[in-house]
Amino acid sequence: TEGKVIHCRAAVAWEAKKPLSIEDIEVAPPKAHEVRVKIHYTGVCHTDAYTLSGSDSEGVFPVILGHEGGGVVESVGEGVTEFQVGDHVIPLYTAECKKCKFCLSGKTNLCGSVRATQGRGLMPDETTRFTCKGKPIFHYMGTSTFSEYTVVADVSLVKVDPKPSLQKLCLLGCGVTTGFGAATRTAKVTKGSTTAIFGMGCVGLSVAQGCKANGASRIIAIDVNPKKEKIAREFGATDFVNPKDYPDTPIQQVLVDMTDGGLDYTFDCTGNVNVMRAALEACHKGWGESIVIGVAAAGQEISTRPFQLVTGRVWRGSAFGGVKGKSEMGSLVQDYLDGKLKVDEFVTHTFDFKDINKAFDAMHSGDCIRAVVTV
Ligand code: NAD
Ligand code: AHE
Ligand code: ZN
Repeated sequence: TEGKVIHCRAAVAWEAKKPLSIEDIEVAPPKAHEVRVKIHYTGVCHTDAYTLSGSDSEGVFPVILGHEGGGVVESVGEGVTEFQVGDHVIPLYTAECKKCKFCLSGKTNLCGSVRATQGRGLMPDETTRFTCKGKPIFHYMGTSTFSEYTVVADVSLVKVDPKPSLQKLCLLGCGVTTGFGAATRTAKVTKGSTTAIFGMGCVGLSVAQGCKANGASRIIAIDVNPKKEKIAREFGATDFVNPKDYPDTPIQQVLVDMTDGGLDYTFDCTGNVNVMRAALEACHKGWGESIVIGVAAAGQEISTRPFQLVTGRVWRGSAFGGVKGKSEMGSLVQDYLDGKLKVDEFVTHTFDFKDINKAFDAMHSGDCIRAVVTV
């Protein structure tokens, strides 16, 4: 198949708010510094649903969504030296080129190499490798894992140990890495500190496991869905609070009262801007840090009294957990193999590719942490 167009199936989002449609598509060969990957498994993240809902300011259609995948290299384009046919790989929506201003700064995991074209649904040369029924189909987040074959830039891919099943490992492509990294890399939660996490989806649960790994003394899980208490505790939560149990008290006040003045670290894993405010205001005066992880709809803004910051609370954000995909994925995979990082436990639902819309339904059902689709 090397150098030839591949005919395969993909789940195409023709327009916002409509179910995905399984289509026969064509996938062009990888150009220079690109890699074509056979996707074996993909998780469905809340962000895929968010873009499909039409609320993403970067959303373009028709598109092949998906950014939490695991696969095997099918062929490589000219100049690709880092990957070989048969390598097990995870696509990276946060690329790492190791050459740009961002990568060289030592201050961030964001990379500037392909981000501009990625945000417009295109490969770095401003074109797309996907067509369906004669029409070009856009890429998504530089990954497009809802396809049997995808093409990614070589900076947007990391080789992984072939031992573990990609059915589980694919979650390192987003949810598990994002949450674990936000606690361990972005916040750098210190031993004995107090933490609170809003939203117990895959991301929030993974924040909990990061807080636990770093020795937090208290991990307060907050969710409006009472069914999340059991699993939150399994991932390290020491307390569970449902804001609905306190209809007359703002949740930040409930937390401040529980913790002698507020938390050392809080995390938003909901994407709700009111929750982001509550998370900031639940921080301890003088030093508490709140990390925004959730993605809010276009047009939404956060606010608080500036006094909250004047008096020492810190608002920060985290993309992909602050993790540099190429440099750090190997150690996360090793942690998983050593039994130090839970990954399997997040997979509560599995679906065949033809049933990918059911994976979205499951995500919205409240009983699902991650649905993984066999592609
Ligand atoms: P999810 O839908 O599985 O989980 C969200 C959880 O939040 C659910 O358990 C829900 O009950 C809870 N929730 C909703 N409203 C709440 C409220 N008002 N108070 C408390 N809990 C509430 O989502 P996920 O896949 O875990 O993703 C979480 C968020 O993180 C999403 O906004 C997603 O887009 C974003 N995200 C960001 C990054 C990043 O790199 N920054 C990466 C992955 C996901
Ligand atoms: N396109 C959105 C931004 C979405 C966003 O913030 N994405 C997160 C990853 S979510 C993964 O589930 C992220 O990493 N952002 C950093 C980046 O470079 O996109 C919008 O609002 O325009
Ligand atoms: Zn995601």
